[in-house]
Amino acid sequence: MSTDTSAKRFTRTLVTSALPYANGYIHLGHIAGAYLPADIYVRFKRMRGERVLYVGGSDEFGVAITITALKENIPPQAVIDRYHTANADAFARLGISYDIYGRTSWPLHADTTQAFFRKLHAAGAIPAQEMELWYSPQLDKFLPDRYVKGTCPKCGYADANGDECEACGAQYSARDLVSPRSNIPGDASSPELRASRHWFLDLPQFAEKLAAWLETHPEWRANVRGIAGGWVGDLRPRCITRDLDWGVPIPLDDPDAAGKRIYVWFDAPIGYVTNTRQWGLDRHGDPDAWVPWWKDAETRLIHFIGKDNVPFHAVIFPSMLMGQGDYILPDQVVANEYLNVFNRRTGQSEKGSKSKGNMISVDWALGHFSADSLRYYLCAVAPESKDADFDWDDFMNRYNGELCDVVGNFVHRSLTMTVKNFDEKVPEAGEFEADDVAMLDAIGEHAEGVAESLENFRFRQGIERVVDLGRKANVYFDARQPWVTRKTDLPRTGTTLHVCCQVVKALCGLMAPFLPDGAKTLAGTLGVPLPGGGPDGGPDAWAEIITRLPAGHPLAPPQVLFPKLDKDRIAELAELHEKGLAK
Ligand code: B3M
Ligand code: ZN
Repeated sequence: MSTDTSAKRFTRTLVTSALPYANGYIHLGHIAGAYLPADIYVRFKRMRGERVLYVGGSDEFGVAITITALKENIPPQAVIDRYHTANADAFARLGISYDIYGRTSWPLHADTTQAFFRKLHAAGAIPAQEMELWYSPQLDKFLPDRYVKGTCPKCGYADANGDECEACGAQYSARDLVSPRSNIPGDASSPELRASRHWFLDLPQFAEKLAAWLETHPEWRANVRGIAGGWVGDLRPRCITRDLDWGVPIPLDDPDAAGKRIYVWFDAPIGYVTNTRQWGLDRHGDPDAWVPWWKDAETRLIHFIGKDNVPFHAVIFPSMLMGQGDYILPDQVVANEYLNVFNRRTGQSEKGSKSKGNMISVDWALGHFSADSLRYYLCAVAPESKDADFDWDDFMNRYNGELCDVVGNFVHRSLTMTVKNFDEKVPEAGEFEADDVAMLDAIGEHAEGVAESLENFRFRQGIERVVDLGRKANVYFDARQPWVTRKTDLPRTGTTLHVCCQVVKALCGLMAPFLPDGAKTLAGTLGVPLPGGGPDGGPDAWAEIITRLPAGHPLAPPQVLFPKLDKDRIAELAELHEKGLAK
């Protein structure tokens, strides 16, 4: 087992999750990819008392947004306001605990982005060059990115973009696109090629440094190393400006810069920096509070992303950071594969896609399910090393069979018996026998095991280990039969339930990063605090998982932590989903 010990060299952890485009509602596939793992990680780090900052936000530029605006005949600002607000709200309801959820449309972001651009430009890393681009004679406009569609020269896909194909992943120059057509509503003209002057990030300049740096990270997941390594072996200058009027203005005194904007994939990762700056202003009123988070070598920067974002986070943004001279580089890039959707009719797994309408929005899901139930399932099937499926039957079976029947049931029966028979207090323990000791020892082993999983970004394994403690505890409970000994040997029953109360308390701490609502309810029942640090750090609450509740500690009557999912209801909702109504 590879153990990631590098965390020990750092005194601060800055965690980012990809900034979703404010052009659609966040869905469960996104959550399983870049958000839930990051949130579990930061909650765990906060519990440990480490200094951790979690930054996210909306990505609000780019043609995806302006095309939506054109199609709906509303300004781009109205598009981003709608989706930014909705997505910030959905994240909050799901318990994704950002320290800040920012926006790339903030004026502060133009400032950060332009500073990055200027520095790279001054160092000669952003040369200008003429290129041929598709142009609409009718609109008298260039047609960047998805403004032009056509047939892919590699695979023949008929709905390919101007310079890349979504179907086969091919990238090509505009002139190779077959049968180009404008994607702007009302534009019936045939696009033609015209010259335009643009600015390019000179990636080959960074090739050696990038390769040497990637070498220092053998611990990264294979998917990230593979994709990044492939890119670094074949670096070309990348155009980072566009003929658009929606985006960060190019900070150059050059007539060709005036009608153009910085490309969205240049500014988007800089959004992490902007949002850290804004956090520092909001929280400390300090315009420089962000600096140590980005420039102190003792900060560990970790990006959580979906696999399609690997080149940007493991190659392009790092080269932009290198070009600044005084920024740290990511120490980890955690990328998940995809969460597909299992289609009950066809018995096949299919990719989530807008056109198929098979994606499940977080907003819709939270209208029907608890945040904990969704978090449990999405963590248990997380696509960490290969694609996984969202499967309705599997969702119900795993949540009901594992979280409810194993963990919830153990907690409930332990606390119910204790409260009833021992005056709502943790009972006195008598002499411990071998299985009592083994049960108590298992607490420490699981606290260490779960921590090890999380330190190594193995979230599936982490939650399995939590459930596994519940499983052992049920075996102990069944063997000890407190419901029988209650009538024959009350002191022995007290010892059993004393031990069970300790396991319940440990489960409360262990589940906290994964299932914050259940943990909060349970902490209330147990009358224990659930402390969590944050950017300033705090006491190590994870170490407290093994400390015991004293005999006589008062308890409240237990509440159901994880209500079961009903089979008929699941069938109804699955049907709505199949009809494309889970949006
Ligand atoms: N908005 C693409 C995506 O949502 C892009 C991520 C930006 S992260 C800096 O997958
Ligand atoms: Zn193709």
